[in-house]
Amino acid sequence: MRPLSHLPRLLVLMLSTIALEDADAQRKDVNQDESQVVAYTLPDPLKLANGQPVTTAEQWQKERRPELLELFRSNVYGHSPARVPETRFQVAQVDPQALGGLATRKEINVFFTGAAAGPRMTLLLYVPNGATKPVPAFLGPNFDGNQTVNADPGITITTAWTRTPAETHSADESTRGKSASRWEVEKVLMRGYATATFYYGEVEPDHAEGWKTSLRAALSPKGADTVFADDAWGAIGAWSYALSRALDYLETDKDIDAKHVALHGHSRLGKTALWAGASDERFAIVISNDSGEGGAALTRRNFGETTAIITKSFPHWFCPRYATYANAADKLPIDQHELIALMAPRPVYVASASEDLWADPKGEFLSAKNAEPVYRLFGKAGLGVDEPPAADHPVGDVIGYHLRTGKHDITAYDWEQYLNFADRHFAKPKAPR
Ligand code: GTR
Repeated sequence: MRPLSHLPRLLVLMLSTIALEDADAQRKDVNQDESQVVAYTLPDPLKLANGQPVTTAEQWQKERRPELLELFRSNVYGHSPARVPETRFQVAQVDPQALGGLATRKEINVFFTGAAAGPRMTLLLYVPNGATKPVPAFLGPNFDGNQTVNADPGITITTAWTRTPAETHSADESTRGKSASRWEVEKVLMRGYATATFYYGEVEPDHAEGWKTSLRAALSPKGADTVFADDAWGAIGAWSYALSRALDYLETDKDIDAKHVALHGHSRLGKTALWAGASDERFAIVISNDSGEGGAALTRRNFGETTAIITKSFPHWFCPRYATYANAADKLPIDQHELIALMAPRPVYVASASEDLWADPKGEFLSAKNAEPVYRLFGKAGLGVDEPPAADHPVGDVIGYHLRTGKHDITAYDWEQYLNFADRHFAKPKAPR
């Protein structure tokens, strides 16, 4: 199956626009009424494909975990390649007095195939000055370019394709710091953590044809034809691959305690963080912010966005086989609580927002809840509640959850909970100065 790949670019962009408009229309039709949720049965994370129960943590790690990971690869996110051995990091810029002296800013070029002309991204890293090194870190991809996460004039503006402005698809000075409230860079640094990010569009531009200029085409084992194999990796797989390479770099940086990296992402990048955290067990904490369908929300619950809608609007995010479950979620051999369970025994945090019904806050809570049996195998406490908590009342221990009052976004409130969660599970770093 090769959806859209044979169509001229303009037509593809027109079709993508129609798909988005369709999705907007569907937003109004989609079920947002709890009384209309149809009963469903979730697959049991503690039952092997051969029907045998999983009774020990060892059995989970050796038998069930690999089995589940493979089911997610074959049916949802596709198979990502192993790290290219030639991957190369180049520290391109260091400013030891960034943000008025609060931090050292580094920009690291990541060459995914080693070649300067090949696919690449720039990792932006701030390390708090005056903190005892190495420091734990937060890592997450950003939506619009590194320069949007802080108004810092020293951040290099991305030259890759950007979604906005629609006329040029290229970012300029006016975008500096426009997403600063979603990053809280200074606050994270003041709490003693480093913070790192890259622009996901440098890895793969987020549209149906983006794969052609992405590392997905460059790294697909048998060339472009295999990009659309039923179980081939989609864009979420490519963005996740880049997160693992970012962690590879952090492991080489002596300022960073790479064993204590909290991976986070919002919305489609929350889906990405979950998949990267499931695929790569080096991530010590995984945080999903409003990730919704294909992320933390249960697929079988018909509330908010559905598999039918998401695979129509964003077919390139997933492996092509995922679309065959449109209107047939009950046929999926997995559900998203098992994705959360793949983080076990590591701390995982799921966050929802009260007005973000499209992402199904209750379905996100229920995924976290239904991952508990796996955490229990490791003797780890779960959420400590059976029902979704009231808004702005965080719950849980090794599995954390909150429902923030408000819209689909990441806010200071969310960051406060993530920092508290990281403090609790990592040895609380000393705040600088
Ligand atoms: C929406 C999509 C969601 C979510 C969101 C985002 O249009 O339906 O699944 O990923 O985009 O990433 O902002």
